[in-house]
Amino acid sequence: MSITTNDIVFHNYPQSPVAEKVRVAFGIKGLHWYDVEIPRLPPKPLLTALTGGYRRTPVMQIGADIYCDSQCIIRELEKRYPSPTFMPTSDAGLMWCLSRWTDGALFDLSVKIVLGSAGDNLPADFAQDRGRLYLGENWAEGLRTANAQLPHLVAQLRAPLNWLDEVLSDGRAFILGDAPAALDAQLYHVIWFVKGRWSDGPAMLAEFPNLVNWADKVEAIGHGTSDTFDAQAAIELAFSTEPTTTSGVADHDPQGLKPGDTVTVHPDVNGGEQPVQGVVRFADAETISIDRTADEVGTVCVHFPRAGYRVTVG
Ligand SMILES: N[C@@H](CCC(=O)N[C@@H](CS)C(=O)NCC(=O)O)C(=O)O
Repeated sequence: MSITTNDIVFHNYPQSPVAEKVRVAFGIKGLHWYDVEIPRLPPKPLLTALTGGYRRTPVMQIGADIYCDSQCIIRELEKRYPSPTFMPTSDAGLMWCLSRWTDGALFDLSVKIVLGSAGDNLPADFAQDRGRLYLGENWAEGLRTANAQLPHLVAQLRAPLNWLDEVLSDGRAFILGDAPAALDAQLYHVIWFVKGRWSDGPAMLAEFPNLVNWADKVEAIGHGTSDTFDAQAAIELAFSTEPTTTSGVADHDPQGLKPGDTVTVHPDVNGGEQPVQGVVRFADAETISIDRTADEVGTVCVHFPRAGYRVTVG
């Protein structure tokens, strides 16, 4: 069976924790996806041909619609595949608020622990790339500080792990009850990263038996089903299809965006990343979707979250 315009193409690599979050999300919904393995380090020409410059991992493609950032990906999956829901309680808005912490401060902390604990053992090109991305211009100094302050950083992680262990102590299977939720994937990816990439991670987690039990249950959900897919074929798929996103900007846009405005979009952090330029197709409180046209891919619609991203008009 050949790929269709509704199929999920997932650009990722196995070691990426943020990709692991989405792979678990695929598992929760029992989805099938096409797996494109991208390089761990730039340049990533076959990825940025689709995104227009966004280089982070993961990116989801459905036909000529390109979804950047796990926040955007999870929201789109919930829209297209509502059952079983990622939000099994009536607290969806609250869970999105909480995810800003799991994906922000908590993930950043885990990155500092993993990079900081590796000290001089990180390959130089990897240290430079991830250092600049996560720790800013003075990343070498940032890595040294993270190494020197490791016990402090671990204390910052231990407190929330303790809270989670307490939440799980009533015997519930998942964070919100019997059914797995987006929040399970959003918390799990940090635990998976710390356990797999920090040498003291497994010993530290062993202090929290309910958490370890829960992580085993999340792991058992699996990743849905997948087939490997070729990066060039993904570009051809985009070229041969049209974006399906509707056009329009919701009322009260704080930046006064209008369909057709030329904008750039990039993560609102000092990571040295290339902004993506395009023309507004859709915007609301949660998402901005921009069209861009290039010889290789034709017209694609690239989607970003509003939260955590800077949109610059002109
Ligand atoms: N806010 C982004 C964060 C993505 C992110 O930082 N991903 C890491 C990999 S886990 C990354 O892009 N690292 C650099 C790379 O893969 O080139 C999201 O939720 O998708």
